[in-house]
Amino acid sequence: MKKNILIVPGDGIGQEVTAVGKKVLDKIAEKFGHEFVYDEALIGHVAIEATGEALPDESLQKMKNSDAVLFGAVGHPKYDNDPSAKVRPEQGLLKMRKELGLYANLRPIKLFDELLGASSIKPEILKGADILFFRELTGDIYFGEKGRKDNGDSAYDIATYSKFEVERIARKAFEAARTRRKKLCSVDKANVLETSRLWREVVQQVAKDYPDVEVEYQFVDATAMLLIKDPKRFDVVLTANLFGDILTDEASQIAGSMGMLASASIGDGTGVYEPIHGSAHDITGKGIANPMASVLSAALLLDISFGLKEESNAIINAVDAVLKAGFRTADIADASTPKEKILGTDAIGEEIIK
Ligand code: GGG
Repeated sequence: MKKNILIVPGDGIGQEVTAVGKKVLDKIAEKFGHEFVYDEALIGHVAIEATGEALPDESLQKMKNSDAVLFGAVGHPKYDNDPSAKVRPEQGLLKMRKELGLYANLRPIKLFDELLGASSIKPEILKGADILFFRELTGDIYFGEKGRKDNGDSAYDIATYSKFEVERIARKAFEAARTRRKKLCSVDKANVLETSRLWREVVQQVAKDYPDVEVEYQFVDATAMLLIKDPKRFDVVLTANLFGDILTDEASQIAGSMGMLASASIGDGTGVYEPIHGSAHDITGKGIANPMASVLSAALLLDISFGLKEESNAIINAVDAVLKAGFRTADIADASTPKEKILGTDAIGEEIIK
């Protein structure tokens, strides 16, 4: 199979982990006889520095013209304490999602057995947890009108959802639930928010077409608690943009670390595959970032965008084998991990490739 893959490393550790994800794709091409043709594009802080824009048109065009995108992360600490910055790295991320119509963000919370001890949650609560989040990605408070009023003394961000936006992701989530344990939890804040009441109304309507799927509705605050108390109760979790952003960072602790969580953003055109973590400037350049989220994102890319299930499973099995052999990056090492088994970004990448 011949495919064009666009590599978009972005900022901070995005550069380091995406390089490993690409090497793993190279190995897959060699092993299974595929031809992956790569190009690169800029996004985020590195794009602002080079062009003044967080997502230059050239990058967007390359994304639209590729068969899939392997993306890293955006962000830079210099913007965190500068509320007046007009152009920010995250604007590139939001523009990419909007322009590519990436409305569904799939975030599998997969716990590798070997990492049971790496989490601060008790192993007996965690064992067997396997959750697939569907985070809506092109609506909500992220994309509504925002601004300042009262001479800058007040600020607002408007959350909006249309029935169409809720229905299209709800159908994707129900379809996925059908292929899993046939359970779906829709998460909202319908006791307070109007957007959540519309969300629930639409999900209830869509649920009628999937009578074989058991549905429950939870408020986001209760879900935050239940994820830690009893993660095994969840199968597919369907939620809005902001709630999904927060809950999946929390749920990363079920998998042991943010460094383990891959994601797929899909919708109308090219799919984008990326770790859920950000640019992590505190560890950038140290060579210690966990590349497994990028590697597992490459596995999702092969499966979802190219239909290469065997190749995708080969990557997941390689990660599993490396963990079984006792190798860890610093973020997933526990007290019992021997020092010599704690590897840096490139070295653990080489083990996965082997
Ligand atoms: N790889 C994900 C990433 O770069 N995250 C940084 C970020 O700003 N995330 C916000 C979001 O996912 O909506």
